[in-house]
Amino acid sequence: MASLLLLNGPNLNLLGTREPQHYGSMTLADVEARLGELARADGHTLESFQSNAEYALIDRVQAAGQSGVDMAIINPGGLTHTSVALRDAFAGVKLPFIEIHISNIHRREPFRHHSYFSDVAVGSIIGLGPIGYELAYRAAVAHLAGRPKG
Ligand code: CA2
Repeated sequence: MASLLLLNGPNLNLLGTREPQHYGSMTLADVEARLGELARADGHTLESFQSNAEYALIDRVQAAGQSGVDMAIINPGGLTHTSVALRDAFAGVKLPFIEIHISNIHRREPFRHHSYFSDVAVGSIIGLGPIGYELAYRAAVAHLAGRPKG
């Protein structure tokens, strides 16, 4: 059984309410429920956490590193393009993670083209819409299955 953590950064609580051209019509509650169902069906645990505050996400990553979470799935939102501190938190507790973006950040404004997370992520899923969360979950489980613990 694996322990997984789904993290969403600033403004992702607005999913499904605005900008459907970029982010689709699923709400964050829909995404969290879907991944929770998948994890339960597979015999894993998955906790979800969203915050608009950078420090709260950093605290959650540190706590996950100390409580034996095996892997995180994160959409850092706008912090993708700004947050050395959140990137450092993953390295600080050695928590492997998959980065997901709903929109294709490479087809958007130039300031969205760089991610502080991609080069330290296990992998990144970008631009496939909210189904990207499900793909990230499946990739996380496959990654953990292929890497013996201990
Ligand atoms: O495409 C993604 O998933 C992003 O991480 C979303 C971030 C954006 O800053 C990144 O460049 C790409 C923004 C999250 C805001 O989400 C909203 C959802 C609905 C309505 C308004 C904002």
